[in-house]
Amino acid sequence: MRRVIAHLDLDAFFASVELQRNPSLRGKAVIVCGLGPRAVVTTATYEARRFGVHSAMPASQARRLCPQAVTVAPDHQAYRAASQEVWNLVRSRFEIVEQASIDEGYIDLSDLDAPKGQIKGLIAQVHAQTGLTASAGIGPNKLIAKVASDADKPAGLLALSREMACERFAQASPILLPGIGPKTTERLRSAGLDTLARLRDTPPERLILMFGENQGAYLHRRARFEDDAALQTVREMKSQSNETTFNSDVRDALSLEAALGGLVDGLCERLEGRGLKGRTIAIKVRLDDWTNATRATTLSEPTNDPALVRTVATALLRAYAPPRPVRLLGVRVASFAGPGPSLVRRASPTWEQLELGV
Ligand code: TTP
Ligand code: MG
Repeated sequence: MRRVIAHLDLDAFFASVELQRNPSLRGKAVIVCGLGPRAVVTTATYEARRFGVHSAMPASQARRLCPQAVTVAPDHQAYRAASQEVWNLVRSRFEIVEQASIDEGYIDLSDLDAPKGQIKGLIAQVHAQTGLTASAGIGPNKLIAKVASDADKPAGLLALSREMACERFAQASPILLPGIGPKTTERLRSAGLDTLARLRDTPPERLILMFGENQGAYLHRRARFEDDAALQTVREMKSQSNETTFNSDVRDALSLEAALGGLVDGLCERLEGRGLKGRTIAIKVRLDDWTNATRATTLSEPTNDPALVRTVATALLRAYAPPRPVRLLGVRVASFAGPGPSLVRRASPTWEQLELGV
C-alpha cells in the first residue's frame, strides 16, 4: 500500500505569533525569552537566527550575539490559542492527523488526489486565517516528511521519495535524523561514520555489533530513510504535571511548601477543566547539583481536589526533606480514573519549563 505522509511545522512559531500582534516587529530580529537569570530562548525570528541565536540558548548569550534584537516575554496562552486555531483548521480539512507538538504534526494523504496541492491549499488557508507561515514536507513515511519540512524553512514545501531523500541528505550528519541524538552521532563519528551515506553503506552486522540488535537495525533503517511508524491520532493521557524552576535555588522549607501549593492549584484547575481525577500523587525535586528525586503516594480514590493533593504533596516533600537547595519543584497526578475521559486528544507539550531554563 502506497503511503503519502505530510509533516507541517509553523515557522518561528512563538515569534510569528508575536509579529501578528505587533506588526512593527516585522522584519526585525526578535527573540522570545523569559526575563529571569536562567531564561533560555524559546525561539527567534529568522532575522535573529542569522546571528547564531537559536532555541534553548541562554537568553544572556543570545543578547550578546544579537544586541539589537527586540526581546519579547513568552505568552503561552496566545501560543496555545494560535496553535488550536491552526490544528482545528487542519482537522477540518483532513481526516487522519497527528498533532506532534504545539506547532507541528503529521497528515495522512494516502487516499487523496494531488497531495502536494492539498498541502499548498492548507498552508495558504493557514496564512489567510492566522497570518502564520508554515513549512511542509511530503514523503512516503513520517521520517522523510519531517526531514523534508525542516530542509527548506521558512515557507518551504518539499516532496521527496525515499531515493531522493537518500541522495539529497547523503553528506548530512546522522544527527539530521530525528531519533539519532548527539551521543549516537558522536559514537558513529568516532567509528568514521560521519555522514548518512557512510552510515547507509555500513553492513547492518557492524552496526549491530556496535549498538546491539535493536538499535543497530534501527540505525540501518533510519539511514536508508525507512520508517513504518503509524500516525498516532489519539493517545492515552497517563498523567498531568506542573513544575517550576526557581530563579535562584530555594533552601527554606516554608518557601518550598508555598511554591508547591501554587503548583498544586494550577495543576488541579487543569485536571478539573479536563474532567480528570487521579489516584497517584507525586512530587519531583531537582537539587542545585542537578540530582533528581521523585516521591509518590497512591490513594484509594481518585482526586483532583487541591486541598487533598496539597496535603499529600506537602507530606511527600516533608518526608523527603531536600538535603540541598532546590532548583526545580514539580507535582504530578497520575492513574486517572472516574468520570473523566481516559482517551483524550494528544496534548501539546508545554515549553514553559524550557523557557525557565530547566
Ligand atoms: P520549533 O518548531 O522547533 O521552532 P520554531 O517554530 O520556532 O522555528 P522553525 O520551526 O521555523 O525552525 O518549535 C516550536 C515552538 O516551540 C517555538 O516557536 C518555541 C517552542 N520551543 C521552545 O520553547 N524551546 C525549544 O527549545 C524549542 C526547540 C521550541
Ligand atoms: Mg516550528
